[in-house]
Amino acid sequence: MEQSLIILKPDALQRGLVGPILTRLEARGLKFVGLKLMQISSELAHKHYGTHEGKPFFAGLVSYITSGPVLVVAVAGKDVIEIIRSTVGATNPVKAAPGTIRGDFGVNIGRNLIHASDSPENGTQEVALFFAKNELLTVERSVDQWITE
Ligand code: D4T
Repeated sequence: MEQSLIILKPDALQRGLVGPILTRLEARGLKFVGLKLMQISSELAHKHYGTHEGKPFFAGLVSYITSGPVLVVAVAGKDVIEIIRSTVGATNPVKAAPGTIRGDFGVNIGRNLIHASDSPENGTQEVALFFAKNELLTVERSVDQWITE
């Protein structure tokens, strides 16, 4: 069982794309176990994007992710990291395949709409960074038998 953190970034909210983006993830069969609107503080942005500190795009990245409300989503399930990354598409929307979220809704790497954890280890860490334990649901879905063998 893996966990993944998804962030619908400020451009997704400003452009009214929360519904279309969540619909794609939900329709794929993913189970949302946590979901909340928030504004990311500079401190949290530095923690979340710590590995990029010192890179030329870091200041712009922090200013973008803290510039307005975001929707954070925790997802749990088998292989969710790979499933979500393939649904989201390449980091740079210019290179993202049509049919992916970034390939269909974006044109610029600095406004790439959505974050998704890139490894099971980072997924667990990022979910814990954004959600308290009591904000995460552990419910079973009756529909799961029709989504996973
Ligand atoms: P996130 O973390 O937002 O899901 O993106 P990715 O996992 O797909 O890509 P990443 O960690 O390599 O980059 C994080 C974030 O930085 C922005 N970025 C990246 C940028 O503005 N310019 C760049 O040259 C790179 C490499 C986009 C995503």
